[in-house]
Amino acid sequence: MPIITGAKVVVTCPGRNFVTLKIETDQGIYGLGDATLNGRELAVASYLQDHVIPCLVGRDAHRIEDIWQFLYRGAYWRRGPVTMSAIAAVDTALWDIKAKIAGLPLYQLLGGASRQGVMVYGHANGADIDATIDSARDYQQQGYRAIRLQSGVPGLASAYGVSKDKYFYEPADGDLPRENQWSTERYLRSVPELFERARGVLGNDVHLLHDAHHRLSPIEAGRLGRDLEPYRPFWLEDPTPAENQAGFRIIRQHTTTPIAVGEVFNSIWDCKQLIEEQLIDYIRTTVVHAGGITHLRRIADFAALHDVRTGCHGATDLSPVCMGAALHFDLSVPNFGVQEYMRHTPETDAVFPHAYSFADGYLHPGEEPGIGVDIDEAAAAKYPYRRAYLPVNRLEDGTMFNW
Ligand code: EZ4
Ligand code: CO
Repeated sequence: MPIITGAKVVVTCPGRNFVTLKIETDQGIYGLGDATLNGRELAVASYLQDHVIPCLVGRDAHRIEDIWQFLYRGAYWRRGPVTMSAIAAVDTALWDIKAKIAGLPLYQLLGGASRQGVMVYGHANGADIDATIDSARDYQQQGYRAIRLQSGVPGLASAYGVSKDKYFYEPADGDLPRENQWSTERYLRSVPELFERARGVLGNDVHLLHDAHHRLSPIEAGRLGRDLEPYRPFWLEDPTPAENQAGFRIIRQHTTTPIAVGEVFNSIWDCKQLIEEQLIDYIRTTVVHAGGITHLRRIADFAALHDVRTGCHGATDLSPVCMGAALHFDLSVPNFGVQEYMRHTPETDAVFPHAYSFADGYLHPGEEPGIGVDIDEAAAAKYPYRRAYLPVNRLEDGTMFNW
């Protein structure tokens, strides 16, 4: 059996911060896990370094479930994004090790491929509707079958999801939180027009998605969902904050637009009622923020009982290590829906050489043993940590609001 001999945390900033756990074994085989929590990177690094790694040394790396239960059930302080990202990193690294020892790509250990490739959606955005539609056409020409549309809102200086760069969107853009401005009224007027015009230009064969980024009340979300119905969106994402899961009943009473939620969830308990009552259609929990492959499979199996499909978060703050692991999960899970995909910068790709690749609208994790993603530690060392925060959001009268 492979014994864990040590582990280390690598923090690197090739354009943005990433936290990576590397677990080593006495067989010379190591595994990697993503532990990046946007804007709180060092909290997870400390949790791992100071509190988790000392408990791992000497354990049998094959006992993935037992180590998961030790870190979750055994810790007394359960759940929370810092804890669950740390557990996720350990879990991902152990699956990587197990698959490398087996000599198989991870998806084979998860039951094998359920499909030929993983449908991904790209991010089209622009300062106004015309620019967003231009960007969407570009994605369509590259072969994307699903595209998220986010546009600047007339009257607002900045909007969630609108990037300065053509392809690379990075919301964590200040060494202290920048302030954005928000008006639900202006926003609710502009999104239906975006979708009406986009459907006209892009046609009916492409899936169109939209992220409301937790800015609406349930009744406002119901209204937006209803207004978008003629344009058949694939989903409306994060319509409202989900601490109050029962609030989604109100959305369901008003619209048939499919609902996706959960990129900020860290355990099955965050979505228990949402799934049980079939208040959502897609669950967005992903490997790094929801306890790793082990816990994500548990969520997906529970979701399958209630006709909920997966739609894993895949923004740039999820490292290539998370993306690789997510693709093995996506390829094998029966109730797969779609995978978010925002390309990383060339600097990030160079630090994390990977086997996954894009073709014809699909990503495939590749056939390398393990998760198929490595870290070049010498390259990583060239990019020291830089503090970076996500923005905060205020209403036009200065009231703090959801970002
Ligand atoms: O704002 O990943 O769907 N994607 C998103 C992202 C999130 C960031 C937060 O870390 O909502 O852009
Ligand atoms: Co989102």
